[in-house]
Amino acid sequence: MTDLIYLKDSYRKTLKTKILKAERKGDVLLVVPKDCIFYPQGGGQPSDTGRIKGKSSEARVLHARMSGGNVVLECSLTGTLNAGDAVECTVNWDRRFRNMRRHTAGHVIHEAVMSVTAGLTPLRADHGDNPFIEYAGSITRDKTDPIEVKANEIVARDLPVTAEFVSFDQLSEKAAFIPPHLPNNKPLRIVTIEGYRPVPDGGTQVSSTGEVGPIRITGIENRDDKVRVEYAINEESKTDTTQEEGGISAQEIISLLLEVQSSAFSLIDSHERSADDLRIRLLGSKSPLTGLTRKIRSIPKSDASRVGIVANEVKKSIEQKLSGYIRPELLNREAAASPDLPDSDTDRGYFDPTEPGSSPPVGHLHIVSQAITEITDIFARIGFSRVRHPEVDWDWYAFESLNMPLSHPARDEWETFFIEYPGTRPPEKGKFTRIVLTPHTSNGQVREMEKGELPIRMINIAKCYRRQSDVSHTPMFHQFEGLYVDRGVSIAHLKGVIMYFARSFYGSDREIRLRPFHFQFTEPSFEIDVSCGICHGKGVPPGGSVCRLCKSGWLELGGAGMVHPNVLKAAGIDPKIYNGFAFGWGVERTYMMKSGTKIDDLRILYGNDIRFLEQF
Ligand code: FA5
Repeated sequence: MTDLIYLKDSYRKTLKTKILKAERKGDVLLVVPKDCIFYPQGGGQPSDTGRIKGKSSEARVLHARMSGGNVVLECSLTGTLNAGDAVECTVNWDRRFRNMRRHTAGHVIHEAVMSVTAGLTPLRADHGDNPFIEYAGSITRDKTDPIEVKANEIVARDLPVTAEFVSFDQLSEKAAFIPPHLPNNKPLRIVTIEGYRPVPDGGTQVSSTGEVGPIRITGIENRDDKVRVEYAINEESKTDTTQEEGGISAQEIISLLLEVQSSAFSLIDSHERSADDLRIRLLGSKSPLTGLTRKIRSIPKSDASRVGIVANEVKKSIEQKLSGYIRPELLNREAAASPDLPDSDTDRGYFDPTEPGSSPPVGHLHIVSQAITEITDIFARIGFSRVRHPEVDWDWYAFESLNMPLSHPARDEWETFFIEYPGTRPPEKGKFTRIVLTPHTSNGQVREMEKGELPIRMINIAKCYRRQSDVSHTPMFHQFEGLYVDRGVSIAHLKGVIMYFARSFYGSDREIRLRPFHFQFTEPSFEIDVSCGICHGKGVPPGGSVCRLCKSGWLELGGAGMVHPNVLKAAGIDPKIYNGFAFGWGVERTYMMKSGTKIDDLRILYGNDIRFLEQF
């Protein structure tokens, strides 16, 4: 197995190693190295290119790919290279560094997207020539600027980016999400931008967000329940200060100086640090500005003076901006609590009325409201309209009309809250007897049929109440109830609709299965399961033992069945002419089952803890 050095040190440009295997295929030589610094194409990041030098021959690496646990380098060769040969490998560093910057830019943009939007699930990313990140869900175009601003703010903060190898269990515990397809031929790894949740990743990353340089969001493309956030980075800039080979041109220093200036301004504008801290970071001896100023010595004298002028201007502009800096505590920021804030008068600064104000934090919809919107949209596309029916209703609609007479034992399963009548006792018989907090959305079935408009294609989403509270139950929760009534409805229609929903909501590779079950109001009745997004119905994830998410390969969606003739009759519909299907599932649990969304205790959804809610 090739040792994947690029995963451990993405800045390694040369390496001495041995060839494990060399085989000629037509014009191409396929080389398997013992240790590898070339990144093999995958995870949206393009392959590296470079050179392998043997004793008396040199091969150009045109492409690298994984095969089993090995990296295979596709090379063009002058001379011969054989298994066992000692070689020196060199990566085409310009290409690799650009790809690393694009890749980390993708992670930065992901965090920006997560902070200004809601309800999106990452699907895939491409960090090639036209880079993008794709999500399940949609983003309106007016989010372009907020995403770009947030991304550049993360860049300006120059946050460390670190990587860690993990087991599958650690990955599912720590990572913000689990991608639908984890690689089964590479070690599992998570990458963390300081201050953000780790993300599964097998690519090469720069060591801090500042190295990415300015990011532009070039497009937001919504298509078929998916959205692509397209982006670009400054391809000219080479902020890799560790780069050994090749000199740096006057023009490159100037564009880097301008980048440094705009990053510095964003950092000052974020008001997250004390003035002293900013001064050290932006103007101190280890600052990027001082590093670039030193580089002026290495360029020809004829260019040095004009670059020097730019460097001085940049320095002056940062000093000027810092002199008007408002301390974080004056802005009433969290950072005001930081014990390391100096308290001297010189640090206080003054208020510049011409500076733009800072925008207040913007909230977003609760995770359950996002799920309701998504579910409503999915069913609307196949003609199911969202309807509303009472959440405090007559017992008759919640039970009696659903083939559950007053004394029926099945009623106990719903652990219902009853409403006390003020004053008089309710009548014992008839439609208007007792009142309940609806324990399920099935009360909407007969209510919808009573409207007298056929066919029916409804989706009833409402609050439900039961005397239950534990890790998987809340006393108030939401269900969505589908009902289709027409002539000639069959189980095949039910299966088709459920399959459509499962694939739209969870992903196109999902399967469903129907298990026989019992409900009083459907005959036949089923429980519906959807295949697990982590282990794909196998119960064993790639590289793991028992799947932590599903344990068996399948996740339970909820109940469904063909509408019982007695229910149709209760609504005055002739079951000899019409029939239908119904299903009713919990919104919270259905959403929780989306791969990557792991919530150990359902009650946290309604705990109003902002630290939890703002993650979605
Ligand atoms: C019912 O409520 C049926 N009305 C569903 C149905 C409709 C079947 C139409 C056939 C035709 P059940 O009691 O299993 O079924 O609840 C359905 C779903 O509601 C459960 O799978 C679960 O996802 C959710 N649920 C039930 N109780 C709670 C609770 N206390 N907290 C959170 N979710 C709950």
